[in-house]
Amino acid sequence: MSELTLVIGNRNYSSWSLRPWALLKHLGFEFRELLIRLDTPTTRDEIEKYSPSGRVPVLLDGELCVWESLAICEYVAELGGRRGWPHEARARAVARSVCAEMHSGLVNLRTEWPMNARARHRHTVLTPGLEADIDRVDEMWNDCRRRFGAAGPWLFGEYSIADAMYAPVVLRFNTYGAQVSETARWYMAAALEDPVLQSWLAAAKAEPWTIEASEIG
Ligand SMILES: N[C@@H](CCC(=O)N[C@@H](CS)C(=O)NCC(=O)O)C(=O)O
Repeated sequence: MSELTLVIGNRNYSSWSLRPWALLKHLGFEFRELLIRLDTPTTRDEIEKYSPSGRVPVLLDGELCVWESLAICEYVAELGGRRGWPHEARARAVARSVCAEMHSGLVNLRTEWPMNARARHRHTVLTPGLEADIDRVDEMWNDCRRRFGAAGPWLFGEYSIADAMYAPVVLRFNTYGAQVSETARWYMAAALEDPVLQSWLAAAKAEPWTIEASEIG
């Protein structure tokens, strides 16, 4: 393994960047961060120097380029001796399911409540689609915690890729004041206390850039 570089977008807005970043930190990897400012006239050209999809995050490991946040998390888990996924096969299967659902779905949540890590007390109209996505996340968190969470505060007890994938959802729920179950509130409180997430938030707060209508996701 050569030196790892994670190419990310603005910490305040780039939810997809947060996911592999948090996982790398939790698994104790040393890596270089290369931040490309989103929503500027040069953003596209800058990203295309590294990313075949024209999007961040991207993980560079020597000649190897891995794009798509979930694929990066998978690769990082392999580098870490399969840490990152629950040990037990059935828990791992459910963890993969909730991660895939996050990655491919929950579109109303992602578009109607864009991540803005710094923002608090935002109020938006609760559309039926948004409400359904919030309820679905709540249901998944309850199910994971109830069936697999006994060993610790995370969705599958110990920290896993599922927690990295849902970290931006925790931030969104906090920003927009989602009405969720007690279990979900408890999980959010634990996740928000995480020193890794706290250090991302501190860096997001220190960023001087603002993107108006955040469609970044
Ligand atoms: N499915 C991709 C989504 C990546 C994505 O949408 N990234 C946004 C930033 S969060 C991006 O690169 N946008 C390009 C731009 O704003 O120009 C993943 O999981 O990595």
